[in-house]
Amino acid sequence: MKDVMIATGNSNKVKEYREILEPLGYIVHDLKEIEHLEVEETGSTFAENALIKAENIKDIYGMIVIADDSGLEIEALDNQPGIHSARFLAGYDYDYKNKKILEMMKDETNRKARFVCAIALIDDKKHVFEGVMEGSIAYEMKGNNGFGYDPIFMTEEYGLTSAQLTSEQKNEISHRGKATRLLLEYLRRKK
Ligand code: ITT
Repeated sequence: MKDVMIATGNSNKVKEYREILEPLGYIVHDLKEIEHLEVEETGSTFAENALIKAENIKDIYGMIVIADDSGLEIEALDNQPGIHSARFLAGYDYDYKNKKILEMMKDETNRKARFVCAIALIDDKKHVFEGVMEGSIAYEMKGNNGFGYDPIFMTEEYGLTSAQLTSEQKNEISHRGKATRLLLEYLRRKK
């Protein structure tokens, strides 16, 4: 089966999944075609929340349905915003959120941070595939690619923020890229 439904309300996530999966022959569908995802993320980990999202719509479609819970963990801030990354400073845009984080990190020497992505897939069992991208919080916002916290996330591999990378470069090293490759391995084995 080559049809995959990405159960997310975030069009940036859909775009990244398309870039990774379509060249491999997958047909990527998103909720916009049908409905909006309205689920309460009550889990305490990325994996739990990803499963909650996947469970919510798994029975509706006759295709592979995956959901992603992801976010940015900043060591010096007790790994916040973490699973609250989308809800952090709700109502404000990312320009404001990113500036706010830079301000909170102003005098901080430990700048370690990581993006985490948990992809949930439910077939006859529940599966979660996790990917992590290690890096650090930059001193200023840079770059216009990507989305969310990308302009303040300095990647280890390139010494550039993830918003300065091309989508190919980001997908190669990103939390979402890594988690997707684990998902693909599983789908290949399952055949
Ligand atoms: P769905 O729950 O509908 O999938 P959402 O945006 O609410 O959409 P999450 O709860 O998983 O998704 O929150 C993820 C947030 O983490 C996202 O909105 C960004 O702020 C941040 N984030 C995740 N991956 C990112 C990436 O690759 N680059 C930048 N920010 C990212």
